[in-house]
Amino acid sequence: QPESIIGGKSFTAVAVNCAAKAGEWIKSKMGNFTQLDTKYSMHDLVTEVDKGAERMIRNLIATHFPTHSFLGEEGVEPGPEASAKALQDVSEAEYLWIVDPVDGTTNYVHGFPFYSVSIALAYRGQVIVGVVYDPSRDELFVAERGKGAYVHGRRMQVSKEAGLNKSLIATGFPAEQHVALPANMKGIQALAPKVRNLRVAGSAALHLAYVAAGRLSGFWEYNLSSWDIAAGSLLVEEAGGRLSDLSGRPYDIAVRNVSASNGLIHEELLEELQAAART
Ligand code: 2AM
Ligand code: CA
Ligand code: CA
Ligand code: CA
Repeated sequence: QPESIIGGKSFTAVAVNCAAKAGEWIKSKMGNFTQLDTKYSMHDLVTEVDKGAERMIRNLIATHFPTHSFLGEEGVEPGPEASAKALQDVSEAEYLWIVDPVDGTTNYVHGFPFYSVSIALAYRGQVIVGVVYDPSRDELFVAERGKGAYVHGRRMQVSKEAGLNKSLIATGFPAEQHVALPANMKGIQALAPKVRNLRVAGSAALHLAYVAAGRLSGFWEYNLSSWDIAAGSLLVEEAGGRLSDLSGRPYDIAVRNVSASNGLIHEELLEELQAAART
């Protein structure tokens, strides 16, 4: 069993503190950052705010937990191979913090207020704390394994829609569009007539938080990285939902093609996506 308290500071308290501090700073820089660069492709953006926020979070975690390992998006070379390898490199870690300082950088750059700070702590590869913070709405989503998931201090529960026909479902456009875009477009085409409606809002972590909060009944996306999903995964699980990869295998931190739902529509969602991918 992992210790939940070290040096008087609980893991969750530090995660929340990091998310709140970084989130406040990120929001204050919205619209007045100065450096905008592309990384792996023209779709892959980064600003000095992404890097600064990650440094802030990393330093704060290191102060409290100097022996813990850290994996953050901006500390890793761009591209899917490098992010998979970076996760491999820390696979032996006992305590591993998995951090996306700004999830939804494209939105952030365009002033579209849907982005988040995503902070997870894994113990021997299993996520035990997940925090997603939305600075635009000052919404803090927090989960501890075995203790539930909360927003604004209120317990979250996934939605109760039992069929796709009553469901609001979100997805994301794969960043490296040549890889998974055709498969995803087939999924969108197959699902659009069967669901109440679809949304593509641009932050995987926040989409997962919304599944946990019952605001979405499901979400799927191709080609994500560990830091996009880890914190949100625990929110969904602790709110009573289900997570898997698109073939139905249970979630682990290496999963890249993810599906999350209220549980009730999970099989139906996977079947539709799998059937669409075969066409
Ligand atoms: P980011 O903003 O942290 O990069 C939107 O569909 C999701 O895809 C976001 O969670 C976004 O995270 C992620 N994303 C954006 N660009 C990406 C890239 N080049 N590779 C992988 N994921 C990416
Ligand atoms: Ca990015
Ligand atoms: Ca991300
Ligand atoms: Ca990011």
